[in-house]
Amino acid sequence: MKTVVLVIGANGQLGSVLVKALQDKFGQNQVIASDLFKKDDFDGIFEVIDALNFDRIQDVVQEYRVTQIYHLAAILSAKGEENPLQTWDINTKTMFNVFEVSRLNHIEKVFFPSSIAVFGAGATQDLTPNNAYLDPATVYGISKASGENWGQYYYLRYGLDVRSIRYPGVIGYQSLPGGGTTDYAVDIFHKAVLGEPFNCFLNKNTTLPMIYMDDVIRATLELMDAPKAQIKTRTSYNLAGLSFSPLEITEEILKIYPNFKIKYTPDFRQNIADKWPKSIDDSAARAEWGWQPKFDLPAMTKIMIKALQSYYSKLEV
Ligand code: AKB
Repeated sequence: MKTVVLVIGANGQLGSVLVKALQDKFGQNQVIASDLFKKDDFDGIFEVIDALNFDRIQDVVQEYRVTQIYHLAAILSAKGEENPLQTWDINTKTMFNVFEVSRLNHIEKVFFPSSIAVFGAGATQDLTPNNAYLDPATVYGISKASGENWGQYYYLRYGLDVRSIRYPGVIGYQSLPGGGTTDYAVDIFHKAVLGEPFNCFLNKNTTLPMIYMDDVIRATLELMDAPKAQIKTRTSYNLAGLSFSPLEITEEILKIYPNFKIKYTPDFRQNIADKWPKSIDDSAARAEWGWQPKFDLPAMTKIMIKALQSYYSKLEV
């Protein structure tokens, strides 16, 4: 059967890059990007979908004979705290719509992203294991922890092939994150390249798990490509890229921009970050489908700065 992929949440930080990677892999006519609106510069097939609308998802799935769904739409950790009940409604209703449409339409594979936000005070913070106790303290984390279990339920009960990764903070130059606790690690590069000072909302020693965009896209595609028999973890896989604090990333940036200035004004996001892991044990992903990260902090810093220099210099012309 021809693979036809539907990406829900295609305008987001990860979605916009993942859609291009999927187009490269399967061909532009086999990838349906969707979100609440179409961006002017989007190239490819796009359908406006509000994932709260079950019928709309199902119509698109049937019209294009979709075989795989990547459900990336969600309200993230920091933004989600502004209106907890609405966040719960949106994150869980969209997830159930995707799982149910997938079950009823015999979708071959579903990707449901989880997050390091599923961990809370009950998990050890260094090399947090895949099967750590989950007591998330944000509504986003609660919705992801429950979503992981629902994904496993759909697999065990209906045989729906749901696959999932617990994403760390994602860092890339192509797109901006929105509403997360790890967003500072992208913003800091933009400020450095623009020659502006950066006001960090986390304190300088807050170490968090992060991952460079190329690694996270590759991980997602590798997980979705892995033979079904190898996927033994049906809740979600821990995934490690790199771990660093604001101080450590600043030290890397200072090697390229010695005059870069940062100050620290921790806000409510500090409380969120304080309960998250500092580093992740991803041995299950490594053993079961061969995961290996490629980018460390110095390599990522150099690439981010070079790419953003090029982006901003073109804007000036
Ligand atoms: C967030 O900060 O909320 C996200 C995440 C770690 O899932 N980037």
